Amino acid sequence: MRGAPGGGHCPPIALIDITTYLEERGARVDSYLDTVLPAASHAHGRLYEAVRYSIFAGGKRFRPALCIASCEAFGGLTEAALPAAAALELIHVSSLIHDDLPCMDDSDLRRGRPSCHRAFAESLAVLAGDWLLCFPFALVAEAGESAGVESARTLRLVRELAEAVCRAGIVEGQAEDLDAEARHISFEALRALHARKTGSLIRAAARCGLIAAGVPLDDVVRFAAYAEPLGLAFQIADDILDVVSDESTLGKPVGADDANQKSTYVSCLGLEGAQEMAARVAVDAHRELDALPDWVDTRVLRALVDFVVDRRS
Ligand code: GRG
Repeated sequence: MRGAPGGGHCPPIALIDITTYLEERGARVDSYLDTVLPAASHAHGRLYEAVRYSIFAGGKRFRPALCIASCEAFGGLTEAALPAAAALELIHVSSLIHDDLPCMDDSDLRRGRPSCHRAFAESLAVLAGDWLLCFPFALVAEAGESAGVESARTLRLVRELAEAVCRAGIVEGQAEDLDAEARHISFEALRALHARKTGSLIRAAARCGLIAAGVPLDDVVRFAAYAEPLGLAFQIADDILDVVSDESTLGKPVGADDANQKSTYVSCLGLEGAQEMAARVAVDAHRELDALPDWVDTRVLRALVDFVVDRRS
């Protein structure tokens, strides 16, 4: 870990323009993904066409950017975070493909294009999602081995990524979400559901960034505490956008929560209430960042917090 107390390390960004940051780091992740994903000309070409179609369909690359920004904030190099950042996006896209299936949210549009099962066969979309869920673990293990990363650190990355999916993670959150359709759930149940469904991968993104930066493994959970309110703010903003935005801006159907009779922060608190809560939770995230040691450069992380609540898509 560079930038230890007294190190005075700063990421190479003088003036934080978060849009440029997301574009620049997103492009780094995309070119990394392009080199590690099998080509569509592979023997199983149709499968990898579906994989690449879903990965390179746009998307904010928020989770990879958070992973990289977390790594850089704690003194790590961008490159050190790339395998975990790519793994997070692969898992995220796997969940989007499965989420859009007819047996789940039955959505025809994702990232402004026909969803994977609409562009390919439903069976191929299931397989592309399966592949995208497993490959990240091979990727992180292989990248760690070739970069000579200590195995305890690679193992911890694998654990954080796996837990984001399976233990208090995305799959449990989605099961609760489906179960909650067409019935009222309490505000606390809504929070718990989204801490799993959306928050878990955002938490993993921050933690993986710190692990890649070389932060002592015992400090990772404590130092990455800013990801908890950040994940909550991300979901509240997602619920707000589902009401106030439009299909061409979001690249997915709007009003979907209402159509699927889902409880959301907007249905629970009203639009203004949800906006107020997002602003309060962003303050909580800034407070967690205030509590970090002085040698942590929190500027990009702060800009990401503000981006999450102000974003238009
Ligand atoms: C296969 C991992 C896996 C899970 C299966 C289907 C399912 C269980 C879970 C669905 C999880 C899900 C889709 C949660 C929604 C999270 C969310 C807020 C997505 C929108 O993220 P953005 O705004 O989208 O970052 P882009 O397209 O910009 O990446």
